[in-house]
Amino acid sequence: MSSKSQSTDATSWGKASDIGDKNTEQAKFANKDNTPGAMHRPATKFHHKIGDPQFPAEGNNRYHLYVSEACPWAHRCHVTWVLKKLEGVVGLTLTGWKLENISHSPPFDDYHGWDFVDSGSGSYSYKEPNNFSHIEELYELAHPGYREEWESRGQRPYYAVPVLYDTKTKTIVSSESAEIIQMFNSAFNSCGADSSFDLEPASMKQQIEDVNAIVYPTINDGVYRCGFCTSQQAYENAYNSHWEGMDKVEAILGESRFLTGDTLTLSDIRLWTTLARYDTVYYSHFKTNRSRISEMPNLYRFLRDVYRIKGVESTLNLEWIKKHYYWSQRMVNPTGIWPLGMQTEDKGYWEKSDDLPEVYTV
Ligand SMILES: N[C@@H](CCC(=O)N[C@@H](CS)C(=O)NCC(=O)O)C(=O)O
Repeated sequence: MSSKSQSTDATSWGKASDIGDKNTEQAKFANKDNTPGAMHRPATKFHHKIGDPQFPAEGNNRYHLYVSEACPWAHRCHVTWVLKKLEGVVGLTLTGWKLENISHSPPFDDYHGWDFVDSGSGSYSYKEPNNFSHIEELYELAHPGYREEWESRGQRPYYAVPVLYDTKTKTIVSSESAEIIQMFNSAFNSCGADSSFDLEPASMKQQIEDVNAIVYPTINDGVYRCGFCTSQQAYENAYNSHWEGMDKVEAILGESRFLTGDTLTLSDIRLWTTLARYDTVYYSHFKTNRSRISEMPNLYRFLRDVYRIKGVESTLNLEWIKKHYYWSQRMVNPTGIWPLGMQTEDKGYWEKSDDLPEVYTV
């Protein structure tokens, strides 16, 4: 039975009204649960497109992607960047793993977002082009007064990764992963990207959209709705909805290799980056603990299948993922202690072979 809610919206992340531009994915799949303490992800600010007059398609690292290896939304972009062979076409900076001083209540003066201090230690890492120390500076450059806008509403500034930045106009093209992966799939094909495969074929757009409508709210954002909510009732609502989605996807993957059939699409990449963190983080830290992925046969097979695609493994930094969540999110884990003994850090978890192919190329 649920206990009485002890939460107010003031302690939650975002507000139900924070859906921003109605055409974004975040608005389309916004959390409809208005229970006090439910998690509402704020809208990202920048939604331009490569191909807009201001942002023509161009290679040679004119555009620059910022990702944190910890973040599943940024990870989608990183995987797509690797698979579309965008190295040398779009620049890349990996942030450090710490997100210091995150809090859901003011004051927010000590919060500066992702840092670039460690950004030499990832698997691919290129220098931050502006010599900035924190991503706050990039947001202020692109939109002076960014911090002030959030703080005047009583909210923490949202310094989200991923960010696709234009080094020429010194502004942000997009800070929304769903849009960035679509651009990576199609906008740079004449500028050096691998145009030989399409992760979002026109003929499959509807199927992709249908599956995203399950995966985004119940799984990608769904795990955060479980972990970032601040009342028992909101948690139970989020947990039930999350597992309804997980069971649907487990059933879909019992019928086909990937979410929409035999070929890998952007939907699979979107699902995969959440599943890759699941047994290490979400199961315990976000209390999604009905089953581990390793206990869901089809999801586990899918997780290991995508992991074997050439290049994907290089994007997965489990140590940083674990440290980031448990250390940074003090509103969830006040001591900042990260747990030991996760089976996912064992290669056997990923490489358990069964009937799967060896490393392959899509
Ligand atoms: N809708 C965004 C979500 C991005 C997001 O929330 N990223 C988190 C990390 S997992 C972030 O950077 N948070 C920084 C902050 O809250 O200031 C997207 O898909 O790109």
